[in-house]
Amino acid sequence: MKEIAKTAEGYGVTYCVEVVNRFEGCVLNTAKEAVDYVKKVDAPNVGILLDTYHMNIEEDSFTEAIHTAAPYLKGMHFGDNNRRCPGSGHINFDEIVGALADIGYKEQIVTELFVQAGGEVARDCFVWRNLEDDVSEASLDQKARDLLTYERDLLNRHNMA
Ligand SMILES: [Mn+2]
Repeated sequence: MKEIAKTAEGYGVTYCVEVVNRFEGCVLNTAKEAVDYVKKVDAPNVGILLDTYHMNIEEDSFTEAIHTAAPYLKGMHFGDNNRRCPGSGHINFDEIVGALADIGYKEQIVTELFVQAGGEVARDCFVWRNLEDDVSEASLDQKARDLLTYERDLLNRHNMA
């Protein structure tokens, strides 16, 4: 990783290690493990990416995990417990965005959804059935518009827009 970090630095690239749940990876499952890891790598361009879907499985608390990772947190993936749009499941995104506001988070938030069966990505993410009733392009576009409204409201509520 130190070699990767050096090469990445030469290209101005920040490299993030993503913390994933125990069923999809065995190296970094919690924010705490990721902090210990990036401290050992000790490179300014290596950080942590937390994903709400994985956090929901592994972390005792979203807020605590975000505060733990804070000094190294350089990326966020948003997805609900069902890997659908935030707001479609039971994850409390108000709590998550509140915690990100607390730590002064200014990096990217990427909403990462896996809703359609078929293909390599779906197989790798164990999506065995369509998770939306309608997976037509028009319907998914509408979902994307609704998601934008939902997430803008969230960010506005926490003065992060
Ligand atoms: Mn992810």
